[in-house]
Amino acid sequence: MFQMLIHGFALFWLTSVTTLNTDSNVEVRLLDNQNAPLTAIFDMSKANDRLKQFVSDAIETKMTDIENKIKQQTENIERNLTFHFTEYLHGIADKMNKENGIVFRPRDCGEINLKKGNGIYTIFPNSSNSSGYTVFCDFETDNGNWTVFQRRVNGTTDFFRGWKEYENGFGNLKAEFWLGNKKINELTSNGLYELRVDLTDFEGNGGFAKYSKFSVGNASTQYKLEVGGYSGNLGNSYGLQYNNGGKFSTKNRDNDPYPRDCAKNYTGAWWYITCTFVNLNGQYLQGGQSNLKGITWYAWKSSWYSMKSSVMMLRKVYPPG
Ligand SMILES: *[C@@H]1O[C@H](CO)[C@@H](O)[C@H](O)[C@H]1NC(C)=O
Ligand SMILES: *[C@@H]1O[C@H](CO)[C@@H](O)[C@H](O)[C@H]1NC(C)=O
Ligand SMILES: *[C@@H]1O[C@H](CO)[C@@H](O)[C@H](O)[C@H]1NC(C)=O
Ligand SMILES: *[C@@H]1O[C@H](CO)[C@@H](O)[C@H](O)[C@H]1NC(C)=O
Ligand SMILES: *[C@@H]1O[C@H](CO)[C@@H](O)[C@H](O)[C@H]1NC(C)=O
Ligand SMILES: *[C@@H]1O[C@H](CO)[C@@H](O)[C@H](O)[C@H]1NC(C)=O
Ligand SMILES: *[C@@H]1O[C@H](CO)[C@@H](O)[C@H](O)[C@H]1NC(C)=O
Ligand SMILES: [Ca+2]
Repeated sequence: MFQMLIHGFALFWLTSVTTLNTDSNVEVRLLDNQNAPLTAIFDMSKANDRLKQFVSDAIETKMTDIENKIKQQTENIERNLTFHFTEYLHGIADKMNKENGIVFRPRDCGEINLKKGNGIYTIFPNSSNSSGYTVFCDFETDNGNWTVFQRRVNGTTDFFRGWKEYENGFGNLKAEFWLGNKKINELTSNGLYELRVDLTDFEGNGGFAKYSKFSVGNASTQYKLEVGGYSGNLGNSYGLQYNNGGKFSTKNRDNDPYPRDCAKNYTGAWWYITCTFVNLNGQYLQGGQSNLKGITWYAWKSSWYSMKSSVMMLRKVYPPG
């Protein structure tokens, strides 16, 4: 409606004021025959000043619009250039290191020297294995240095899988994945590690939980979870603390004390006991449900709510001194 008024005024201005020799560039841009009848409703004698005001407002609106678009595009280009430039630098650094026989072996994302933004990097968590593997590093969230080991974003990857797949990992590091219990064990064997979980729902809310102590045991412990030292806003009681000491279970490997298979009841794979309040490897069900099979965190949204996204990541804790 506002737009129509401006056009209406503009036309009136053109028909009545052009003879006064005003800026003709502006007139041409604002000409709009379709709104001609609007011109009839205004007091002709005072029209001049009011029209100028409206036209200048219209120009200002348009300029702000253009400014915003330019700003947005500049930001896009800047981001793109930064990304490609750092990618390029990283490539050169890698090449120089190789040529000079320098092999730097970061054991996790925190130890990576050239941090070129969130993305995929090679790490070497096991000093007695010369081959490393790629992980996704988050250098932005909560001061960065996070090695991501789980991500759900849109349900494109099936998470209702068996023991071997959870042991070795599956999915796509850039999208949805489980890094693998073997690797998580290796990583958390290199010192003290903390855990961070970030969740979002379908209503635009987000929350996080941090545990100052986090480790996953080796295969002979059935990848037993040790977790403690909660902080955050997802909620602790009826949160992950319940799973402390739990062994990992999948649909084809029942390590939980519950008479049935928790992994089957919850259509997931987790450190179930009898069974769980948190089920981040559950099915991607999207929002409120009538069962426990989704991606849930009871303390935040009850077990009937399946999250929009979930990220789990770990970071080395350097004790003071
Ligand atoms: C970023 O740059 C690459 C190549 O330099 C180009 O192919 C791509 O379209 C650019 N993306 C954006 C969003 O500008
Ligand atoms: C991240 O790692 C760097 C070393 O690469 C270290 O200096 C920094 O303190 C670490 N930050 C956090 C929050 O762990
Ligand atoms: C060494 O690490 C690589 C990458 O994770 C793995 O494929 C390989 O099986 C490991 N070797 C041994 C002997 O464990
Ligand atoms: C490191 O790799 C060796 C084989 O290369 C394996 O025997 C050992 O268990 C691994 N250590 C950890 C902590 O996984
Ligand atoms: C799911 O998310 C990933 C990562 O953002 C994206 O690459 C993929 O195209 C998405 N798939 C669908 C069906 O939205
Ligand atoms: C697995 O971990 C347990 C407990 O930390 C340890 O006693 C055992 O030696 C480990 N086994 C292997 C094969 O590394
Ligand atoms: C698990 O599933 C069985 C069979 O469908 C059902 O009887 C039982 O109540 C379920 N348990 C839980 C905790 O959901
Ligand atoms: Ca059981």
